[in-house]
Amino acid sequence: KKANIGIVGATGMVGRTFLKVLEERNFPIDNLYLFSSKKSAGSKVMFKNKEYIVEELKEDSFTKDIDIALFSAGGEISKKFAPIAKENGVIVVDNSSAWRMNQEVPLVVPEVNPEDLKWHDGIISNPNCSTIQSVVPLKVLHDAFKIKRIIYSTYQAVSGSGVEGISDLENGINGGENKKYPHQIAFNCIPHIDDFMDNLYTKEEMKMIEETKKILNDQNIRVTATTVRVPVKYGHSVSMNIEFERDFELSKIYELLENVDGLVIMDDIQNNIYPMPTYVQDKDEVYVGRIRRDFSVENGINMWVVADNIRKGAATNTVQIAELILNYL
Ligand code: 2RA
Repeated sequence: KKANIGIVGATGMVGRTFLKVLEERNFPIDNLYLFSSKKSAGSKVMFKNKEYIVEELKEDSFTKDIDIALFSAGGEISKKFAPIAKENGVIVVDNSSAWRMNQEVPLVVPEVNPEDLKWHDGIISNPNCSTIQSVVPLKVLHDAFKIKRIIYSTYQAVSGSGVEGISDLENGINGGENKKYPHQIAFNCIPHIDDFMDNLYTKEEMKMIEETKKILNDQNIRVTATTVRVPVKYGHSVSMNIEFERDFELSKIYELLENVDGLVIMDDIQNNIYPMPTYVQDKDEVYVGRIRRDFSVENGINMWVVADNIRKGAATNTVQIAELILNYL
């Protein structure tokens, strides 16, 4: 079965990675339509040795025969155009945060809650990159030992802010002007991702807190987060402290994680083996290491989770959702 695919934000970093992943996974595409802002319209993009012209996204863009549209063009574009696409019978998989907490919109990580796709009503949201990599190990542990509380501390790559984040890092060494960050990011850490809110948390921290509970479908889990930008180009790292309701054996934790699709355990401290951003770049799996009991509480563990924020954190997760949709089409 083939599908007609539309890509909104086709010239951005995630948009270009959509095309790379669609090609790598040999996604069965019949027709492909690429859309961007007026600024990038007219540019040429190669896909499977064929040249495509990027069109300016317009209200009538979805009257073409598109089955599934992958969006990565910011929240404002998604807010305006996802409903238009839906009205034209297109199924939207949106990377922005615009629709994630909407009750009618499933928030999906295929290895965690694929069944939520069953109740979509035309729009499906891809979670925030740091949330995606965090929930992949959590689902089996929640089912086995019931998670009581999670403390997230993140170390997020500058590519999460797009090409301007990368240039801030590269130029920052000479004190270059910061386009994306309030301070120099080179040789620095900035505890400020997205805007601050009245509750003194950032939107990025609130995304991790709220999205985790929605994806695991359990509003009783207590979650807190501190999200930090670090001078790394690709690959988000998350330190996770997890407290369970029930007791566990560490060997059981390993056994459960070993059987999670898309998860690789890298945990051999005798040989300095643990996940690192430089190792996970361009890979689609979520890497887990430094697994150890938290001796300061009754039933707790610490672990360290790393994944490529542009691939599993955005483009690959979105394409995996599109693959699941194809099975229902
Ligand atoms: C970031 N998670 O890293 C946010 C959005 N990609 O900037």
